[in-house]
Amino acid sequence: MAVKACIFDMDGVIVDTAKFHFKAWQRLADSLGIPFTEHQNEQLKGVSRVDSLEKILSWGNLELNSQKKIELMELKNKWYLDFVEEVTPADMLPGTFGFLTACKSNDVKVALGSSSKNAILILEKLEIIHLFDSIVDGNKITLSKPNPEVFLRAAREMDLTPADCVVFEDAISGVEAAKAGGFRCVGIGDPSILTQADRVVDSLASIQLSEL
Ligand code: B16
Ligand code: MG
Repeated sequence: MAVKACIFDMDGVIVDTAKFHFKAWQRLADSLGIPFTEHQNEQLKGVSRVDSLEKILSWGNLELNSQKKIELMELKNKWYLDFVEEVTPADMLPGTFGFLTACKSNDVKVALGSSSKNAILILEKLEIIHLFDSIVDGNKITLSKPNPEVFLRAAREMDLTPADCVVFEDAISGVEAAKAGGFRCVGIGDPSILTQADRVVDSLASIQLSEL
């Protein structure tokens, strides 16, 4: 069936902000004396801020009250936003702008399906927000990836079904969410990590809309 919409994850698909999340979480884990590796970081990709903090605390066997957790999330987000401050359109990942504009000129709808509460700010900084028919971000959902809520809501906002859409994801949790929702999924990254994706490419520069 011809694709009617592409739903893009943001961090790690459209823009390389995944490295900023890693640096900010690493700084927080260091401050708590919790060892934190890039391998563990793979498990945080696509996962909400609160669920990410819970995972880090559990790796450190640390239990904190809810007020302290809120303070830590605010601190992490402040450090993250310091990095985001510097984001410009030049930080879009390879192929992103070309793929988005190819969708627009071929009447394929474009949606965002991101867990981030900072998504609108980042799309504005990238100067691509006008290209999106639907934006579903961390402020609109209650269930974090790997739950499919974010992608199902994007499809619904466009009056489409999962079978009409292809999801682009860089995270294990995001690929799981797409497949659980009944979507086709293109993984962006390493095929040995994104094993559930229907196809994996290294960036949006390595795939054409006509191949979907
Ligand atoms: P924020 P995505 C996700 O965005 C990130 O991959 C994940 O690392 C982050 O914890 C989550 O957003 C929440 O982000 O703290 O900015 O609300 O990959 O789903 O676009
Ligand atoms: Mg991502």
